[in-house]
Amino acid sequence: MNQNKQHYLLNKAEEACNLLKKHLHQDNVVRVISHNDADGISAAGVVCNAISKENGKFHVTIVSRLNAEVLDKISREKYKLFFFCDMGSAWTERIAKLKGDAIIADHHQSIDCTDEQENLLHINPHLFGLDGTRDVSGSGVSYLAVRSLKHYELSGLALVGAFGDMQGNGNITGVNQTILQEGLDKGVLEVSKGLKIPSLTQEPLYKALAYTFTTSLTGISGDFEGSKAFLEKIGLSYGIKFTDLNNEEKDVLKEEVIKINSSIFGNIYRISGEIPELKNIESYSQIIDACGKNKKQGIGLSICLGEREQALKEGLELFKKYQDGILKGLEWIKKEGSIEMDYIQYIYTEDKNLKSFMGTLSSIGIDIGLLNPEKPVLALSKMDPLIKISGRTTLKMIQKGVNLGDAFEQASKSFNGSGGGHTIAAGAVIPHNNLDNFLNLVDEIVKEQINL
Ligand SMILES: [Mn+2]
Repeated sequence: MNQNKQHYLLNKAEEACNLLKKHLHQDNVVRVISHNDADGISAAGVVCNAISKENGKFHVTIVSRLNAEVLDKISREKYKLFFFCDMGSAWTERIAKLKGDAIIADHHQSIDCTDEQENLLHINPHLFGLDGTRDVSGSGVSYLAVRSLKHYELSGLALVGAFGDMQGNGNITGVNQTILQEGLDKGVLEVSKGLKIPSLTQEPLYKALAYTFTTSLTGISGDFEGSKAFLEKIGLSYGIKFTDLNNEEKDVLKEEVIKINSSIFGNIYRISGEIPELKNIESYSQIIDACGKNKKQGIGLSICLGEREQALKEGLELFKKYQDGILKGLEWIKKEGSIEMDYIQYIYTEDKNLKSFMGTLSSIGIDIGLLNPEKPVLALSKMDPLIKISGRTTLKMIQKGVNLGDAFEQASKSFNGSGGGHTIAAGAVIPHNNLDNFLNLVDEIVKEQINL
């Protein structure tokens, strides 16, 4: 059943690729517009790399969100092909009115129009009854759209974006699995069992463990002191690097962390030809994520496009800074906690150092048990006169019916804001004075979603 649906999605993507080829043959510059998170940056990386490999030209812009203002600007441009990655599904009618052809490679659930429109090729798993929250990311859909150019090494970047959108934790499923399998078959990706500790070979042990967020280690993740204490308890010196441990010590570490969370041991996905810092797909995605969160999307994109000198150096520095920021943020959550309503909870900050990763903090806070997993977390950042809201919840809550993207879209519309996203992660911006109303309405909507 899903195989059939994937088939339709792949066909649509191939149509898009044919359109891209046509424009490349005509030597047209492709106008690429993508999103500024890890998935969006990787998606732009996939498309721009493919165009370069075909000796084509592109002009790329990374934006924080697609809105009327961005589209007004783009509509004055005279390109013959516009390529939207990780965004665009909510704006098909506007995009169809652009002067040139357009491709949308998106995976968000809000779609403004499902009708076929001339000069627009719209690829989105939701159009084919497939899951875009868990099973494929914007970079994955973008990969499908350039797939018949046969640059299979880009399957790695396609999964970098999937990890960025939290689709890499646990099993790789659906379309992501198809992409992974293709990369494995072509010998450009590798998978092996190991400890899912992204900084394992880069940092001293206590830091590597404390920086382990996607698979949480209670009492250790986000906690340098807890991490040191754990290592001392199992008889390992905390400042040593994993690569300097002997085999017996490596086994001790493995056994002891598995006792805390068995899913810490599992599949590690790697890009075969990549340098050590970027070889692990999860680490790669975290570096790109850090670039995006620090508004240095250009650096992230340069890395995706193959720059391994200055951009990589800056990317790695941003990543370190970001990891420390997360640690400070978790300490803050530990101290302050969240404010619980009946069906949701929220955390609030005016601290500009925290604002850029409040959503990530919420996810990690739930994972490591600092926040109640039974209530979606709304992370509120004051940006006078507006409030920016990032929402995060768990797969378990989604199975109970929660859909944060829908809730945010509906509630923000009711109070002069805008919002939407995925079932598991969503965002909204609303006027500050409507905050209480917004929270009450989201609480109400989530209650209905659970009780339906
Ligand atoms: Mn995405």
